[in-house]
Amino acid sequence: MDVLRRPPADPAFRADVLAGLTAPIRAIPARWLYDRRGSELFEAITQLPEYYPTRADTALLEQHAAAVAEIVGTGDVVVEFGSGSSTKTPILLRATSPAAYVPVDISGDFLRESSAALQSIFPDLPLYPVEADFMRPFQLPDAVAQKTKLGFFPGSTIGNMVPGTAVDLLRAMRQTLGVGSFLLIAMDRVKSVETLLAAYDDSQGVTAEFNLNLLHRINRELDGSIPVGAFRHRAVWNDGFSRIEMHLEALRDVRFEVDGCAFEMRAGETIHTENSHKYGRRDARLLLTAGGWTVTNEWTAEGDSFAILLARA
Ligand code: AVJ
Repeated sequence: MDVLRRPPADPAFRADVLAGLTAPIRAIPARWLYDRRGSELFEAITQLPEYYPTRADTALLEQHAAAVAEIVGTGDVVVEFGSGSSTKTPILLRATSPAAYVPVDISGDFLRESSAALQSIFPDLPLYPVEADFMRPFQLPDAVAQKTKLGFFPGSTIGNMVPGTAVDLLRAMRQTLGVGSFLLIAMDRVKSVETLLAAYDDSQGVTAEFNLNLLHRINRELDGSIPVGAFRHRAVWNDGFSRIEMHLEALRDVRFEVDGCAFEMRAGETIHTENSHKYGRRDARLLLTAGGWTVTNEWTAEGDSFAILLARA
């Protein structure tokens, strides 16, 4: 055992993987896809010709950030859910010139890195990073308590959550930001199955590598013996739940161990690794309404393929 080369296992990762592989329908929460390598691969996905969401989201922000600023007003405080390592944050900050920026992330490392990068672009902008799990309400820094808050949740990340969890999150955001605050949120639309499948099963195999990286991560961090070559990436449109699902499918009968526990899978069985829900116009509004938000504005990309919505608590 080469102890030195193995990072200490995250107990929550171990618990989720062991429970997920033991369940009758195998599933591992999507957040474990995003280790260093996974985050790099997701970055690469955003550059793919088939992966339209990032380009659509960025273009919509560029076109409509000034309108957002006009509605929200100056001297507001932008609270970004997720630490804003993307190129989208500067677009919004430039347009709204807020009094302060509050990035929120559960990972202190990501938070420090992206805050430092942002501070170098906006040297005079007061930054108040908050290390918190934004799925639950949390306390904003005292310095911004009296200001109008604009929550920012780009990337259609909310699509990762099943609707019940998404509504819980929206309610938590409302609690955190307070009545009278705003939320600018991106949601991907329902569209042709061909377009959706291509976006989640690209011709260069980057999404496949992103998905399969989870198995490498399990082997690395949880002393696993999963034969990664015996699995393939699958993207499936689940029409009943209006979502793209990512699965890892066993190509033959396999046996392996993770953290000393033995597992067996038959050929064709899968591990469900991610959901990406797609919302129609009414669905998106209903979700926000259920979460305690009133939609005031909606901007959509060409062919109604993607949307950003502005809502008020
Ligand atoms: C980061 C959740 C927005 O669902 O489109 C992309 C993740 N997974 N390709 C998405 C993802 C495979 C992405 N989100």
